[in-house]
Amino acid sequence: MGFPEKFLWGGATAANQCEGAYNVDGKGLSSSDVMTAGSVDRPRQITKEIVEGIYYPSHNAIDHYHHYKEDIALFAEMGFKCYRFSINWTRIFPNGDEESPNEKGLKFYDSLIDECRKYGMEPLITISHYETPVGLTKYGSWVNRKCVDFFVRYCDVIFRRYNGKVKYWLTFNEINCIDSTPWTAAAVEAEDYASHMIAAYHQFLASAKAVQLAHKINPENQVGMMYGGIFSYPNTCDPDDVMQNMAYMQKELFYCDVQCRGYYPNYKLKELERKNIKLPVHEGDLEDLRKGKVDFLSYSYYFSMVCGKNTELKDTFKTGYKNPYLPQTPWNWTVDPKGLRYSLNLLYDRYQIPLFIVENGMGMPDTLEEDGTVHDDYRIDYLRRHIVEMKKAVELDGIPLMGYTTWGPIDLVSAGTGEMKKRYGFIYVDVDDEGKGSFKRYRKDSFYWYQKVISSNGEEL
Ligand code: BGP
Repeated sequence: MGFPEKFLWGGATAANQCEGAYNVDGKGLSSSDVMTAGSVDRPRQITKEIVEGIYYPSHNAIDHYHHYKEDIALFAEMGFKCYRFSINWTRIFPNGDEESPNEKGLKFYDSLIDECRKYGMEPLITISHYETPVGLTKYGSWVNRKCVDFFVRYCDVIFRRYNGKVKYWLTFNEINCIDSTPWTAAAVEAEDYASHMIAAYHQFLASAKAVQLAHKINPENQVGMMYGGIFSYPNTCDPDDVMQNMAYMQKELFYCDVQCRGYYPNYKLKELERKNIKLPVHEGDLEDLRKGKVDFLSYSYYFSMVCGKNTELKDTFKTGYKNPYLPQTPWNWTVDPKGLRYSLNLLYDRYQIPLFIVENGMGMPDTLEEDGTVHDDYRIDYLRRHIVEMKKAVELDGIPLMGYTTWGPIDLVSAGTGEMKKRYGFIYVDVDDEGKGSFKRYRKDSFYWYQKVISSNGEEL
């Protein structure tokens, strides 16, 4: 009983949210590097190029680029079995379309990976996590098929370079965000639905080719997809609410359907036909999609949603309903631990492949006490309750779960708002929303708690 012996406990970050050093050692500009800071009620702006005098949170972030040894040592102290991080595409191919890679970028990840392995930590690498090269916008980014080849070239370089040292890969972070946040997800400037569907098609194809390539280079490689965990309940048992909720879930799960099953589901084909959207399918593409099914499904889980007959299905995050049974964080995210077990069952019932929770956590403002401690009992409570439900899914429902990496084991820049004060870490980083601070690291109370969780393989919560 309990979690499997080799369960991958750990934490997850993204390069653009922690590395900083945005223009160091030959790195090019990524989609995140031109996004300003915002807040819960002030959206981040996209400036497309660097404007003097504006503060961009990714430029220094928490300076993990220069602190990675210290940070990984702290993860090791907590007993991490796995560290999920992303390779910043623009460190390897600064503009995305070069013929050959930037050696300094490759070297950085050599060291990062070696550092993980030194402590017996399995690297889990996201190949593209909100870091599309701005240099690709001249082609229309992912709306253009050229991006498939650029991406596969990038994959080829990193799969070969880190062959044997890295076994677990994820292609696109939260691939289902491409329609609601096309710039963040894919540096796509086009705003129309047809372009988004074409960009998604190209990402599916790129991912499927990457899966095949990874297997060819090393049959030990396992490649997963990454779903941005949208799970919603019907507002009432009114069949109209139920049907609208189904449509909402299909809008999101469509991405998993394609990547886990290897073909487009009928409901999506019919919708595209009704809207007169033609996918640019070339000979051999459909076979590639089938051959490039993912080995496992990873996803983020933070909250659940409610959807009903009055929901317009345009914006993923606005359904117009609140769940009266659930509390919310200051960033209006519901806290729904049972929803995690529900989501695990829903996804496993639908795909029957191994699952991996690669993000979960509570973003909160923390207080650093004068003695260097941080008392984050709210975070411990949130994580404990989610792990309890995850355990039930494994023990009682028999879900094959590969691991659990909490989001932001060390405080980092929020993707949604660009703030530092929306903190998720077990480790506090002294830097504020304007990028000011000592960048010193401090262990929070949750640090010691998670250490105990891992050493007891989830028995001591
Ligand atoms: C997911 C992203 C992460 C991360 C997380 C928390 O959507 O994959 O990059 O940031 O959400 O969101 P936020 O940073 O907006 O609190």
